[in-house]
Amino acid sequence: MMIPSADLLPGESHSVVIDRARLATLVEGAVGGGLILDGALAVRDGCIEWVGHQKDLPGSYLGWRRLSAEGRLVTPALIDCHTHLVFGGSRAHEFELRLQGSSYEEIARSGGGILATVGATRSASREQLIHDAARRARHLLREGVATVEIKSGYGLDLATELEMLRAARAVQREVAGLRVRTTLLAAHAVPPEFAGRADAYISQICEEILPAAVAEDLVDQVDVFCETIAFDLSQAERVLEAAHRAGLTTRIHAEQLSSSGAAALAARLGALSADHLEYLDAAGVHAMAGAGTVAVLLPGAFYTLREDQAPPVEALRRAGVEMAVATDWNPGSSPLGSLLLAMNMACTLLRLTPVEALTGTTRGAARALGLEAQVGTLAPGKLAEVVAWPLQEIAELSYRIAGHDPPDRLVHGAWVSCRDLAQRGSA
Ligand code: DI6
Ligand code: FE
Repeated sequence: MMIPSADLLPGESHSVVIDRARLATLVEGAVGGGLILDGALAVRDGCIEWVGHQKDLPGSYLGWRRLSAEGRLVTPALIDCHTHLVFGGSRAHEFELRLQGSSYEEIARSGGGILATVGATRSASREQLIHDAARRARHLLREGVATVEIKSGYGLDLATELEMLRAARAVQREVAGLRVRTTLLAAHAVPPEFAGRADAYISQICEEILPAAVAEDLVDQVDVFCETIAFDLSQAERVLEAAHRAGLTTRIHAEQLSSSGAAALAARLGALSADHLEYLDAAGVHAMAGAGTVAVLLPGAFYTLREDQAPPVEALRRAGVEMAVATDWNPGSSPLGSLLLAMNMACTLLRLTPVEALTGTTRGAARALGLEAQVGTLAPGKLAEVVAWPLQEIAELSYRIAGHDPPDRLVHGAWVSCRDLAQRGSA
């Protein structure tokens, strides 16, 4: 099979009609994932132009080139909307410490945790950071992911935060078929140089790091870790307001380890999402529902840290809060390199339905990234980022714990295995 050119980006540019598809459109309001059993989908110049039952395909498409899905489940390409893919080093030792009974917070307070990765990231070369991040990104691409968000936050100084964002941008250039959205998370931990002076570090973020990242066009979103071991509500608010003044969208790591009101702050400030949410209370759910804040669920961290309090999924569902699911891939609390496994965990551990899990890695994730006009559903006007799974039912995506065969991705009007896409250019 023809392998696409190295500069291939999502939103490939050919025109074709896909037929014999079981289409999971994921459009809002449709039940059962908007599944169309005998579906067809017309793509013009890389954009979806028509979606429906094959028997209703307008006559104007009859002469078009056809591509059969051979009865397979066809979905939007997946989106991993919360990752920390760029980092140096390993924290396997902390894994062992936690197995012996240490808590994540204890390890963080004693200089391990995020600060351990900060040391390893500051001393890594640019080539190593890019190479390792691209390798991780290819694991996601291989399982049908076309968009990945990558955060900074292991530099905590001007030079290294910018290096991390540059590495994230480089991943998009290196990994054909992947779109990267970058997030400045300089407010991830208080750097050692600012110990006891968190407010001064927040000032440096707002006055120096953020403007420099904007000037180099390195940043799409801004995030803050709002937590007792990180930053408080007023510090989070300062960072988000600076981001909004710079015209960027925002997120908050909220209510992961304790209840703080950070999700309600995200809602009040118009952040696109609040992420984690294990300790979200009823007032936070209400605020998020009112503001349309997306709830990003990160079951990999819940699992790794053996949390016993799960995010209030039933309350979020009843309130109509859009849910997203992501890997949170990072070296400490979520060394999870599979979005499909995150979907499985979201169902088994957090009790999402399989349709909610798929919605959470497509439409919900697109909203958390502000990309819902371009991707996340199969609907006219969206980019034709489409995958065909060797499966029939939506539930099969989340049901299997591991061992999925890679899906095919629509590339230049043909099916290409995501396994082949992921091998392109890999060392
Ligand atoms: N919450 C998390 O789960 C990650 N960051 C955050 O704010 C953990 C990052 C790490 O432990 O390295
Ligand atoms: Fe995170």
